[in-house]
Amino acid sequence: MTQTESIFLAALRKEKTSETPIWYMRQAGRYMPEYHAVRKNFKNFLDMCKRPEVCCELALQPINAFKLDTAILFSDILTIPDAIGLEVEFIEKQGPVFRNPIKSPEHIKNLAAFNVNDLEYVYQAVKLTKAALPKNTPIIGFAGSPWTLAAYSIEGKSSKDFEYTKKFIETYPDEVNKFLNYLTNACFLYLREQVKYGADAIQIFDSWANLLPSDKYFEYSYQYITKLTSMLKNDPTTSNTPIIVFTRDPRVEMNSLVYKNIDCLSLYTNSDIQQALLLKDKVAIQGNLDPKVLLEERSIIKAEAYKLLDAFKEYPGYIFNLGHGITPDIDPSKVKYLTDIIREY
Ligand code: 1CP
Repeated sequence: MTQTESIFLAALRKEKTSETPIWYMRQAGRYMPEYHAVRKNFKNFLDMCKRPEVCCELALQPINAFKLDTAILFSDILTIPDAIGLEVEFIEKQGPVFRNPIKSPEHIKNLAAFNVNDLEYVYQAVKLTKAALPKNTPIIGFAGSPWTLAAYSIEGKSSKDFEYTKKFIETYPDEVNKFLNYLTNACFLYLREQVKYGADAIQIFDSWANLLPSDKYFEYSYQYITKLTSMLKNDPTTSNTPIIVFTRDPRVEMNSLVYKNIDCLSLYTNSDIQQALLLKDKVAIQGNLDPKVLLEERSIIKAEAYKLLDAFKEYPGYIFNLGHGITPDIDPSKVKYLTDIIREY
């Protein structure tokens, strides 16, 4: 079989597929006992990400467990901030902590040029994973959106409301735009390298889109995702690589999220399905089952999943996925159940 027979890639081309392709955001990770068995050998999560053979093993765990229709590179969106000297560490129960966050406009001015080779460990992980996967199972490469990376880099950690970041962008709009341009260029080079090493599709995670009201969203996030996707579509290495964009809880209408140059929109849990159906033939759709449904009993999981499959029955290019990542409290047997009943549909 060749890669082109992947139903996931066919759906990204907005083709009708014989079966609905399935994968899950955060399909590898803390809900799996196999993951913990590997994770316990590393104190800092990023040290684990810097080991390509370990990333390969982790990316394959959900493929082996559930026979999903695509793998996703095992890594994190915070590799770029780490590579530009912001010194990212993952602290137990706290999440990411930056030792050297962006604290001033001078810091932005003095950033060294992004060196794409500093993230060689990620490209090696793509290469190894791709070689280990079944031939018709593609691999998704990914990056955070420039805005989401900037928010973490300025806040210096995760936060509920990113108040410090919001103040910073009000105080230094020009410098922040400069930083967003810098990150856009870094994301482009980084994603292009992932494609060179075998990534079959790209997903951009705008996980903190919801921090911005609509006017600010267009200025600080949308603008740069659009820039990034046109850079990718205009480069000979990446021009044919499908692009998926995930926007978490957007404050703008779904229609305006159909960024120029994207192939697939990944819907958040609260997205309006009727609006999504209007995007037929414009973009493929991925999502949007609420991961919380996986905490319910099987009859509810089935009813909720089938509601989505019924709605998108005639939609060319529908990919089953969650509206956000699988959380650590989810029982893997429920993930198996969900996958099985989608296949039975
Ligand atoms: O301690 C641990 O074991 C670390 C847990 C973990 C894992 C398994 C983190 C820390 N990252 C990851 C892997 C990861 N992250 C993947 C590959 C796994 C897969 O999808 O199969 C991907 C695609 C990501 C992307 C990512 N990292 C996002 C975007 C997706 C989303 O959920 O919105 C974000 C926001 C991050 C940041 C991040 N990484 C990890 C944590 C704890 C956080 C912070 C989350 C927050 O701000 O609340």
